[in-house]
Amino acid sequence: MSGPRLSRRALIAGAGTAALAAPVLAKLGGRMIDLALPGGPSLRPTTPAFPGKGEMIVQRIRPPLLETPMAVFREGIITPNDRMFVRWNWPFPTEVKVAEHRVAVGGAVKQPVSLTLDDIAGAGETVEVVAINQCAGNGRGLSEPRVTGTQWGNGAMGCAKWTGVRLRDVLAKAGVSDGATRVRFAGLDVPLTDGAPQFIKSIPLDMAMRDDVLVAWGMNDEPLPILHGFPLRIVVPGWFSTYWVKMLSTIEVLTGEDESHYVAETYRMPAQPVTPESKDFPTVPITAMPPRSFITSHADGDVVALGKPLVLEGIAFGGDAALERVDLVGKGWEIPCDLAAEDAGPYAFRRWSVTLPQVAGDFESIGVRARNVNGAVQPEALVWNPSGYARNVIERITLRAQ
Ligand SMILES: Nc1nc2c(c(=O)[nH]1)N[C@H]1C(S)=C(S)[C@@H](COP(=O)(O)O)O[C@H]1N2
Ligand SMILES: [Mo]
Repeated sequence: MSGPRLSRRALIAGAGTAALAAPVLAKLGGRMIDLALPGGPSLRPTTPAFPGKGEMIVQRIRPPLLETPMAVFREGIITPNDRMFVRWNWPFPTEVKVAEHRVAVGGAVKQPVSLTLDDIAGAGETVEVVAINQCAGNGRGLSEPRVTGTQWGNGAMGCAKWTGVRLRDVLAKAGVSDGATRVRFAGLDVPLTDGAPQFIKSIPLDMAMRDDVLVAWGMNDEPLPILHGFPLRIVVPGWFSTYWVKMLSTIEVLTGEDESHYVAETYRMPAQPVTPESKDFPTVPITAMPPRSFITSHADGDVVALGKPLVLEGIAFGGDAALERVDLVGKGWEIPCDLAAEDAGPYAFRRWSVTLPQVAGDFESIGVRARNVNGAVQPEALVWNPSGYARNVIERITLRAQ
């Protein structure tokens, strides 16, 4: 390196900076900062240093918000435990004693019970579900106009195999009373500030009774890591993971509506499309996931070989229903993609690929569009909302031919 070195001592003392030539400064600036999340390639610092994690994008350390780099989704349809994104609203215990852990089942039940892990494991048949864990705010950082909240790229999602028992079998231990409407969950995490609401979430009773809604202890054939909710978490396949309460400690059967903060006031979408100027509009809770798809073989701005065939690959999912098809879309054209034979079920990532016989020039603004068996399809334009929830606009990149 030519020119003065920027030593730690120099930084602390504030000395030596005057001697830095402008081009050197510009270079350092380019390495250190890149706030250009929307559109285009975006450099975001990663670290392998977070306990229990591989290389992750650090959004916040305490409580942790860690994002999965998109490159992980090239590797396969299962996201390894050490690369799964992490999201906590409040601080949580960093150690849980399994022998002492209990799950209280109460509220509108015939007989409130306090269950050990063995009680839960023995409550019914052991079930495995491969399902996508996706934050409702995934991709929020790409919103234009911008919105507040964690500036996630598209890495606040991942797909894992979850093992547990059916929630309805656990509920049966207490017996659901007549007139029950919803089932609410709380975990061991507690608010940092006095009077702030605890992170509790509820789902409608019919959802709680479904075959594939689990109280899970296994993630990809391992015990749930602490960061992902050891020893137990709720899994609601097809719904955003805001309902997948971690470190489960309380199950409460409700009669009537849930007026709690994270159900009645936040994690809600406008009932009708709004603009940034809209005020006082009705909202609905975020629930089922819409379809999404991503090109993982190439990133925006990548160079491809002119005159040669080009293989594009990626992942897609149907959301709350199975994926039906994926199309590669450009300006005024579209080509169907092949779905991989490996199918881990309706709630999992599925790989897709398409081979273009010959690259004739740049590919301006191409993307993939997923459609599920219910006919839900990714929109051309962002359906903007003030919290950047449920993003599923077609994601586009440009490839240069040379
Ligand atoms: N106990 C508890 N469970 C929780 C949360 C939380 O803050 N506390 N956050 C929810 C939200 S908003 C998301 S996106 C997922 C993230 O799950 P993960 O950290 O395993 O990826 O956990 C959900 N379950
Ligand atoms: Mo979330």
